Amino acid sequence: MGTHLDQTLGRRVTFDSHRPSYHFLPPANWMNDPNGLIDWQGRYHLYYQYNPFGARWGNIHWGHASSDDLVHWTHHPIALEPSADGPDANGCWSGCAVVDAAGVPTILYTGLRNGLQRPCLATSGGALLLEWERYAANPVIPEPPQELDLVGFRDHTIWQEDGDWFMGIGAGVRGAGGAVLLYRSNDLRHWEYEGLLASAETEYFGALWTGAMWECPNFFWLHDRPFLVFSAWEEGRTAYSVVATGSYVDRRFTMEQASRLDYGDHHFYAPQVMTDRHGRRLMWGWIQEGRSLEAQDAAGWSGAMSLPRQLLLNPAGVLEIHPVPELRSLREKHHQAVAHSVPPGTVEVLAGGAHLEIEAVFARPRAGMCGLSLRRSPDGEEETLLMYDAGDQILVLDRRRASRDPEATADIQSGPLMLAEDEPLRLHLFIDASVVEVFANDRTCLTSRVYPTRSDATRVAMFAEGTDAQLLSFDAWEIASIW
Ligand code: DQQ
Repeated sequence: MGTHLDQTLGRRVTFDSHRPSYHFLPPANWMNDPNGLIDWQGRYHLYYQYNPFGARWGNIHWGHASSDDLVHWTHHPIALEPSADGPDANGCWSGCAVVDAAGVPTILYTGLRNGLQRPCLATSGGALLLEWERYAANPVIPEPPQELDLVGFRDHTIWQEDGDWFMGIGAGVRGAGGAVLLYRSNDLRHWEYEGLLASAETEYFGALWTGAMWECPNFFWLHDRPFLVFSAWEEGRTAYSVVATGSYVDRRFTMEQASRLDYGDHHFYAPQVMTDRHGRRLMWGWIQEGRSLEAQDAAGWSGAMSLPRQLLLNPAGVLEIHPVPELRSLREKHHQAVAHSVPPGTVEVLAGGAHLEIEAVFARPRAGMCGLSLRRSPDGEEETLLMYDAGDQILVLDRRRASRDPEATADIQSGPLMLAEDEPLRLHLFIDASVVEVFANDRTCLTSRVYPTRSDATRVAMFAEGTDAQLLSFDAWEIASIW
């Protein structure tokens, strides 16, 4: 363990203008999914998929950090590394944490060995949960149900019900699409297969494509409503994360509504949901890069974690997603603009910076487009447009001119945002170097990556097209580094 610590967590990357300063990420190397989230003895623990040997996916270990405020993180040594000849010899893949009946922190994660994905268990203790001891009889499930032709069998979500433990495992039935297999146990070590918790082949998804496999499932309740969150995968493509609601009867989840959890495609992926000391449902997602593997190798790091988000149902029963209020402690210099009208064709600079929190409120747009130009160079050669299309009622992030670097992704991402008759457009967003994380009207999220090449591409401007825009309020805060 010590060698890994010295060799990896001690190593830091050289200065890189694209590296976020207030989103969690390891000091160097590759990071993907959040794992094993647990609020334990006064600290939030964030484990994560980690490659200690470089900035590409592989040799997957569990990295580890903890925080007492959800904002500032302490790096700890690697918590789990592939065992010499165990079922996780080729990788300690994703998993979740629970505290068992005896009060012992316990993780269920997927071990990889010779292509086989099998559920493994480990336990820990002490104040900082630094060491995890693997169960001697791993894997706890020797093989998936023989009657299913599965394209994958990995990732875990666990809850308690009728005095027992229930576990959902992500899967995909060849030719039929994603699924979650359901298991039951009274000790977290001996599991009985209980059938499919949910699957694509029998659920109505309307126009929503959900891939060949559902990775990293999370099954949980908000008030009395069951929710299933998963990430849609197909060979060679981590597409996006999905949230579904519906009914849970006879241990079967029937979806009635499913939508994207974030419209930044794969830039918010493999989210994990946990419950904290205040009973809040908190969620982190993996913010993948949007540049070439070579650029990632050269940078020496890849991947960042989203800001912690709280999921809640509003009084109308609508799912809301909020950045946790603890993040306000990072606010430094405050810039404001007074309410005023913006005629079409205007581009008006309101603030500047590459590490900002912004809250911009516009009167309900009724026609045309309005919004913000972000990471904008003075001449507009580089800029990322965050705008609302009032006609189609969609939120749009236009990255076509975000960077002069031809290697950086430069497409347009968008998602629906239906506004009530007199509902203002509320854009709450965080810019952190190459990370853009948007929360629109507390319900439409869009997380993305941009890689401007110009050091002066730091302006924030407001714009309107097609008709006047009414700015009701604008606040921007410079955000301090968390390191
Ligand atoms: N990443 C893990 C898997 C999971 C995938 C491997 C999702 O357990 O399915 O690093 O990004």
